[in-house]
Amino acid sequence: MKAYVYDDVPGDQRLPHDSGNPISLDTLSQLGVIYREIPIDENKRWEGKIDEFAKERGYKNRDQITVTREGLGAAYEDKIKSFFDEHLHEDEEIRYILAGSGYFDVRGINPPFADRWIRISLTSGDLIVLPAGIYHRFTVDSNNTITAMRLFQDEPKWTPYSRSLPDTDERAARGEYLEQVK
Ligand code: KMT
Ligand code: NI
Repeated sequence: MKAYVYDDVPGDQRLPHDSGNPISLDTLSQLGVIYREIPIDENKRWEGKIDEFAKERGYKNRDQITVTREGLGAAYEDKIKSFFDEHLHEDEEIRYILAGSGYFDVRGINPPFADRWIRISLTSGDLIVLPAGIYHRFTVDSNNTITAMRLFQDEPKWTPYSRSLPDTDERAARGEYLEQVK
């Protein structure tokens, strides 16, 4: 995992866009983002650690997603586009990276990162929890492949509410999120 301020230079979303300003775990945690490193080991000790983490946080269900042309099939182009459209969810977005790599971008809230994109570069063994109500987006990097475990409590509430829609700022999840981080 590596986090930094996104450079906001227009161009290929799959490139690093590293402005050279690192972001600390502390800053991520102030945004309500939880990060854990659980290395994928040959003895599969990671499985027990994921089970434990899931139990602690009440995640009863899980599945897997592979973001590649083969993994997503006909939906590939649409999915790539919608993952990278700035959005929020009414539930946490929990991802444990099993293979490959990619970028989650989250919006900063307080100065000096207010409304700046913070890019979080993830590879295998990285576990991230994005809180409900945080504006974010996702892209694969130039390796074009990532496989992630998705954890969730009951039913997945993965509807993305685009920031470009007029009522997204008014959603309860957004208000509750801002209350927590301001
Ligand atoms: C999402 O909801 O943005 C995703 O599932 C992205 C792929 S998981 C690394
Ligand atoms: Ni999302």
